[in-house]
Amino acid sequence: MSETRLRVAVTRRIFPELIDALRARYDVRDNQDDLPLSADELARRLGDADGALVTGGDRIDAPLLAACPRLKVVSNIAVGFNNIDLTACTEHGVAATNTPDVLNEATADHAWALLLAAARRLGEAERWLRAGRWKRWEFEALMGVELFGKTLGIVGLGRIGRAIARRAAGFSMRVLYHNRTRLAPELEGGAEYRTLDALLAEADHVIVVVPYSAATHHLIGARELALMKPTAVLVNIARGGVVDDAALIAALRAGRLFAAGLDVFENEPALDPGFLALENAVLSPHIASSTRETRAAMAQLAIRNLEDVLAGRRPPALLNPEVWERRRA
Ligand code: 8YV
Repeated sequence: MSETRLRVAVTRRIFPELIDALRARYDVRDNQDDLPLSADELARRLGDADGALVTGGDRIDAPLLAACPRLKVVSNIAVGFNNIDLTACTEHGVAATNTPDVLNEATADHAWALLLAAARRLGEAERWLRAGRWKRWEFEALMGVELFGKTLGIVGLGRIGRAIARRAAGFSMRVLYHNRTRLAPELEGGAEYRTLDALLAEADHVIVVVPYSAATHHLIGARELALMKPTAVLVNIARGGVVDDAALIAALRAGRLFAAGLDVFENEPALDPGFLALENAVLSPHIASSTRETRAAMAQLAIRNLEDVLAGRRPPALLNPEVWERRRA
């Protein structure tokens, strides 16, 4: 009977066949329009829900949770969870979950796609060609910088960082990394630890893949960019805000950096128009995990997390285990 079924809110459109399967077990309310939800709209839709499938664009904070008395689980369809106030979730007894690991390889591929495209000026070359400017062959046309045999710096050697590092072997690249804490040797996989400043100065190219938090806000700003080589490519697949966009635009414009490959931006999707005028910036709209296979795996893991909590089982990717311990007690 529908009155007694648990209610699940889905904040965006995700694989209809998966959501339809959920309808067999829950009273599901989804968002067919797929428009991003305002805080008020989110509170309205989650207000009487027992569980919610949310995405990185949905802000789950204390005022929202206070308006959702039945909520047991917020299942984020993303590995990053800077959109969720974990402390507030724990205080409200709401389990928060995410989708780690399933997106490591797709995201690492995209980091390399951006690195290669920026190093070899692919976006600029294609714009040039499509504009009908290819009239004759030129020896020095659109010269890029090389990756093979160079040194790659990875800021954030976690699950995705290690997938990026594994690919560097195919380019005979030496890998440096920086984390807040140095890793155990078995997790370094041959990458050499450096302080952030030393990494930026020594690496030929840098990929940033740290989670966003107050501690990583503008981790790469004007001072850090000035430490990098003028022939370097900077790739950001982490989160907008880890890199200071205004400082990056200034560095790219002045040629203090060769190029950047960016999947994330401060205030996205309203990115700084300064980026659009730069030939040496390769830009993608936060799609690093967006392959059919990976998005399906993310949705499936998020649904498993949600259903486990609603059925009283510990979910595979629980972010605030305190909630679980308390519930068991
Ligand atoms: C998502 C991401 O596209 O998983 C993450 O942290 O950034 C991306 O995979 C996005 O957050 C949608 O929820």
